[in-house]
Amino acid sequence: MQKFLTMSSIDICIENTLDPELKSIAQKVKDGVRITDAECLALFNKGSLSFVGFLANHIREKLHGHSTYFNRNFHIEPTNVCVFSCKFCSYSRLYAHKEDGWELSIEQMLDIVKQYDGKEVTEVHIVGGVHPKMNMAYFIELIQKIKAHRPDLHIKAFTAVELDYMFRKAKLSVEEGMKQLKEAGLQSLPGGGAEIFHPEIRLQICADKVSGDGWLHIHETAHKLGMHSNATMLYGHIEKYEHRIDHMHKLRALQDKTRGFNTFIPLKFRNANNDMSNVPESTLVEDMRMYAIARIYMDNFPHLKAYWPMLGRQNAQLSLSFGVNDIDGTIDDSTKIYSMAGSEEQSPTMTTEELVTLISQVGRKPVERDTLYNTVRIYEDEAVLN
Ligand code: V47
Ligand code: SF4
Repeated sequence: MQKFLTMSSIDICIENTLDPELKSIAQKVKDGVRITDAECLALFNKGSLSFVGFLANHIREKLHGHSTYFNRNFHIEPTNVCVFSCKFCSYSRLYAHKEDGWELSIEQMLDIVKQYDGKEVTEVHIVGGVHPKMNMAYFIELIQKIKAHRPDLHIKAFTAVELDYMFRKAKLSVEEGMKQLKEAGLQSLPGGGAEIFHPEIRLQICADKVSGDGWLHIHETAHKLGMHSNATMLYGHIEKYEHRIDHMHKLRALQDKTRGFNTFIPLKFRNANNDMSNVPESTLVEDMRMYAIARIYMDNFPHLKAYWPMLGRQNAQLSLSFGVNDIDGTIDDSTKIYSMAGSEEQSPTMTTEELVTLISQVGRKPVERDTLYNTVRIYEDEAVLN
């Protein structure tokens, strides 16, 4: 008893862990030493929720204390018409059935931007289906017009899937295409389209779009040009733990090289209205273990994000105890991709006050950030830290 009084909580965790492999992982976390793929598999196979959660929270608080980031952003989805046919997608309409879909003109998208005139948003997130008519010239014009109208708005746009299609159609190398978009005003890439890189799974769930290597090459090129990006992983469907580890391994290795990723975003597979509706969804315990293990393994990613429209508000709140330090933004839009896939969030909009309350309620400190994680405002007063 006397001994425990003088020990830190991580030392008590190490002392009380009987499994030698898990004990050694806990020691590595204490010492700030990277864990191996085999150790990551051990965490997936035998790390209890409380064990991985404790270690992840230790890392999260070492990196960020109680700070929990969000931003004020809005989304634009240019179209839900898509030439690809990912089996998990509840949102796209094949080009052959485009009468069921929507396509926004540049003017309509600019009108959306203008709705935010005078409002304190810092970012527009533009992602959609891959429409064959929306090409490089179209998107360059869109970006230029948004920048001309509102130069201070950070443009985070286009998944590697959209970019790969655009560049191939324009017969441009990734480097040349990316340079042109950057020059037009594109500043960051969102993390979508990553799914699961391993071909064993990728060929079953999204065979016809950019490969895992292609996705990584696009992000590496963006980083080399000085742009930042995010990375996602669609988990909880037909993949095995080994596929998740392979995916995270490739991201961690690229991050060692470029340091261009801001945040890792595990995306929980939702099974409504898609061709994988027969696949059961992961449990809440598995979701929290996923976040925690990602926080432990992805040691060179500064941030771990829970995307609340997909996970639900209360689960996003819970994730703040399992390694997550970012819950995206106010979003404030008509995002359809998640409500169509079965998320509880039929209307994914939260006011800044709601986000601040959500974070404060669990004893964390709300910090409004911009896309690059510069602090915009710290909400000290609202936080009920314990
Ligand atoms: O790549 C599609 C996912 C992603 C389903 O970078 C699904 O800040 C679950 O990447 N169940 C696009 N997920 C969204 C995305 C994103 C979202 C928010 C922030 C950022 C960021 C990026 O949505 C797709 C795919 O992995 N998705 N269908 C589904 N049924
Ligand atoms: Fe198209 Fe993206 Fe849906 Fe795949 S996930 S079908 S690329 S909109």
